[in-house]
Amino acid sequence: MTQDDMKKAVAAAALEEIRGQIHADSVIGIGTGSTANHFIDQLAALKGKFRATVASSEASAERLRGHGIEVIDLNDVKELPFYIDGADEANLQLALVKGGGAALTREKIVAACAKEFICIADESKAVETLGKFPIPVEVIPMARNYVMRKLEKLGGRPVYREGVITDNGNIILDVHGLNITDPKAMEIEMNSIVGVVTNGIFACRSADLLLLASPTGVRRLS
Ligand code: ABF
Repeated sequence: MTQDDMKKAVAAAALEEIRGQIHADSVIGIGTGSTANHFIDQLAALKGKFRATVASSEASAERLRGHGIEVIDLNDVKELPFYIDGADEANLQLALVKGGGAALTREKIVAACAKEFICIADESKAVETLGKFPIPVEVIPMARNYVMRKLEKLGGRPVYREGVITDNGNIILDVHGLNITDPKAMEIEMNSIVGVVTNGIFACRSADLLLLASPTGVRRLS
């Protein structure tokens, strides 16, 4: 079984999770990345059984529309029963690192609005301690060097992600070398640096359900 087969399998498991719980008025939050893309492709089979979607990136919105699935503005939605998205790392407490695809701010906003955040990943994303995957931090461009100095003081080694501008017009710093034993504290500390828009630690609002695919099946952690 390839990694891509596992991504497909976990996307299918997420579809089964929501299948019986959505109705004609439901708006579903959709994430970004290759695992989320598999979910989008499979969601097409449920077209007509929900009202619309909200997407965490322009790329996902385009893919959804390509399947004839309506994408609406988050501000036009009162309730979001589910948000389904991938991750770069997940620990067993369901805290995540996200933002490898640079969509972390919109992902965090949609996750915050959702009643249930279902994270879909293959087993390579499961870790005991977050931080091996460099933590993406979205930063207002003029604050880049100031924020880098502050992140260094936290013990990290920030690297400017060259050539990447987020959907919000900002830059990304990837912070290497952090061993994150208290994800909530680190998330809050990074957020308190002036010029930081969002960081990729999802611990204050972690996943509610983690579906983790391995060659022997999909584990359900909540
Ligand atoms: C998004 O896509 C991100 O937050 C994360 O960076 C990435 C995971 O990508 P993939 O599913 O391609 O591994 O969910």
